[in-house]
Amino acid sequence: MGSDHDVVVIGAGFAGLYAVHKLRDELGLDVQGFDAAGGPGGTWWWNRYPGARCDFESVHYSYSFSDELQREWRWSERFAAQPEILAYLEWVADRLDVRKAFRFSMRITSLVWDDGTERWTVGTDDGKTCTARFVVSAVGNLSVAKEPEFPGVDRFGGQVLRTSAWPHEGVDLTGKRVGVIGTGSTGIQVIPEVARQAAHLTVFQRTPNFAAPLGNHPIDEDEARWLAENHEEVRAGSRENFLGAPYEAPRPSALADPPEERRKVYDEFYGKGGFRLVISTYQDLLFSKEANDTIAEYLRERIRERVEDPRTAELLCPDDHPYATKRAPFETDYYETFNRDNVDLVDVRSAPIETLTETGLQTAADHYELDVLILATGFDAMTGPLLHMGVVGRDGLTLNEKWAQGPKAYLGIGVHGFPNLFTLTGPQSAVALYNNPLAIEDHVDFAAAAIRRVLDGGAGTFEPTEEAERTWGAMTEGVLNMTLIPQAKNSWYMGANIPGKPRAAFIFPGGAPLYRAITQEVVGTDFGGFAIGGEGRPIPPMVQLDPAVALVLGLMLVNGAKPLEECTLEETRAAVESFTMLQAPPRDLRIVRTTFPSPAGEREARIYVPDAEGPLPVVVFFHPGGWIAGSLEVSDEPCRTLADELGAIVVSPDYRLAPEDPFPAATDDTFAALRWVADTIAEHGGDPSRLVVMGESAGANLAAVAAQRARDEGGPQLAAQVLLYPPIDPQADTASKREYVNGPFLSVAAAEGMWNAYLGDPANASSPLASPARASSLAGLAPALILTAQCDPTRDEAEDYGRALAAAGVPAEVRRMSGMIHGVFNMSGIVPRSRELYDAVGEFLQPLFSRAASPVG
Ligand code: N01
Repeated sequence: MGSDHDVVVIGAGFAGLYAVHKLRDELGLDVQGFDAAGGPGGTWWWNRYPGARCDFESVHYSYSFSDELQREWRWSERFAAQPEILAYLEWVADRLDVRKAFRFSMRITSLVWDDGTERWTVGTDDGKTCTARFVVSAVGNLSVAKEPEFPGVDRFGGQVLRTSAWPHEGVDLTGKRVGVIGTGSTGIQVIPEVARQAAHLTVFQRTPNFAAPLGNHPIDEDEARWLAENHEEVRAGSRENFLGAPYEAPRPSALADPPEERRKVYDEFYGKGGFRLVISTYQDLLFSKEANDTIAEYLRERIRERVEDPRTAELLCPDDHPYATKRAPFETDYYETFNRDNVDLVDVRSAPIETLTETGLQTAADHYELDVLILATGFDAMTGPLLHMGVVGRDGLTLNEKWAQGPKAYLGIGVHGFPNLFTLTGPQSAVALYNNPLAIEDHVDFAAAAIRRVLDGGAGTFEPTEEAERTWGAMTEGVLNMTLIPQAKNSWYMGANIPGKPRAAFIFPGGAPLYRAITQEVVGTDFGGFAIGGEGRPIPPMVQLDPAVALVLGLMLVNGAKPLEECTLEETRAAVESFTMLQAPPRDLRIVRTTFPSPAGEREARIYVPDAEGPLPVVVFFHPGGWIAGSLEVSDEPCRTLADELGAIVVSPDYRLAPEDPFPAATDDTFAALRWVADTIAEHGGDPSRLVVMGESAGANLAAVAAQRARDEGGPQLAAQVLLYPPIDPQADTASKREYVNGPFLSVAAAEGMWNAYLGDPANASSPLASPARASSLAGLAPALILTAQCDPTRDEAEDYGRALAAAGVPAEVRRMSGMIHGVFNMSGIVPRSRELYDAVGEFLQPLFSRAASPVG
């Protein structure tokens, strides 16, 4: 048996170099690194093909953890080419003195877990083994090349070159007849370079790709120095951006802008170069096909402008996938290359490649004579590198068996049954849509924190629970299915570029801020969803979310939304008003705008009248907003939908807000509104004998109180009360307040701030007019439907109220919406399952409405 180590790190690219530094120099561990390459550099060591360069600006596509490294390195181009990135990584390896921790030119052949010793045995291709408590896989996700699908590679008399294993000495293509297969990011980079050298180039294209300008240019010394010296300012906000680079915030919707305006936006970002075109134009490009069609057509137009021959231009125009649903490539002179006399484009979609021959390439239609064939055919992405290492976990289960139907990895970094293995940038992590060096730093920091936690706690093992892994898989798939990504055929995002590979969710496309918020919560809950020393920890709140809700939170983070508890009053009010952006387009309905007499004078109310035969049942709806925010406008869409779906008149009254008008102003206004509706609604075709009081959040608290006041203060008689996640008692001490103390979205601190503003004097908390559960009796109240959200601190006090009502003999139904958060009633435009609230309300009210309407009922 060979040496024993604290940690084995596999890979010496961006991830491996930083991992060794972090674990060895910061945690003081004994770390052994391995890499199959002859030196540091990872993907940049292998991919030496002409044209290889990064497509996030180099100043962003570099480490951020060290002020020194950032200050001292100067980039010579906006997007550096492979030799410069490799030189950077070699320089970093020397500066951190991590080369000596690695054994290079050493491939891992087996990785076997032993439960008895709680160690991995690591086998290398020199026939040796060593052991380690932890293995950090930094093998990258695009490091195993796809095998050609066609025969004849051995027969071909010319030279076959793979872009991913380009000869170090370079290749002279002068005077050669060259073929390139592949028009992904690699092909699009290599093709213009080859065209400049070769006598003739034939590009074999199966699927055209949407390429847009990279916008590369040299950086002079002064600018390079300035960028290095001001790196903090230059890179600020990177991790708050969806893609992890400080790019401009997008406009909300491509469909909201008129075509001329949209064209200006696309022109601007096409000109700026790189990923800004994807991320800084419109927020809905990846979510709405109609929105995506606008940029897809724009890009096709640009291709037609740049390519002279119309037939070639049409062949280059993608028509089988929405833009950016395959990884967006960026180019320099790609389309102009097809205007050259020495370049031909061959469509191998209509006439597929059949075989290589002794002298060239045979398609179903023709034979092409070649001296050199370049394969830019892609990678067995995300899982390939891990599945090629012979990984065997607990009880002899191989990783290949475990992932036979697709990857399963909690947060993309841990696999149940494979303890103490960290799969940096693994499948189902955010890396595919997250500026890689930053994504990598986050993962290394996570692994280091986990290792430290295990060692400090004296535990032996760290691995995700099966439940957490399954829940994360559902989250990943759910978020992916909200995007247009599954619409792309042959995309490595879905594993679909490799014949026989399961088509599954290989990437988490929720963006860097959401992924970071989730992983931070995992760390903050003492690694929720992981088992430490065999002891499983509960899945943390954000991982419990419905994927669409998670995506809403992600978009809020991208848009710079502050946590509610940190908002000023004005900011809270603006935040609540912005709910309208999450709502479905409002339905067309007749609305009567009127006023009602409140104790403080006339206040506005809206009466929503559906197109139905009267007299109609009536719902009085109180808007949300924590008694300090909200308006008739915020609840306009929900009220229209309720009226339309219930066939009921819905009345939405305005009420006074705290802190300007604290308790009991809001309850006095809303109760006055209820009475006014009972007295006058017949004029609008309403039936006051079928009157329901309803509210959302603080509005639901007011509805519960109004129901009590109606009982105690002489009417009106109510058919029902419907309470959507009502806060019931500021002093309630509940499990949901502990579990969801930080939200998501509504935190206990935010709720407390709202209660305090409303109550004015804290002593008011004991009044049943503020805390309806404090009533001396709950008997005789109207039948209640209480809808709660699973991930909401107010959940348990609302459910307790439902139980107390039932105990007092009130027909009370409580329904908990799994994966939902406070406020979800306003997310009809994004969260499909918000429908369940309407369905539940309809199911509850319809029988009451029809019973009350029947002459014998
Ligand atoms: O690979 P790809 P890639 N017959 O899978 C074609 C990163 N990267 O190496 O779409 C004919 O995207 C295939 O056609 P089709 C980046 O993340 C970054 O280009 O399957 N054609 C496709 O055109 C990128 O996404 C940079 O019909 C065949 C191409 O080969 C990832 O690496 C630079 C074929 C493969 O495209 C992978 O990109 C380069 C066949 N039998 C790469 N088999 C930067 O700029 C495959 N193809 C940082």
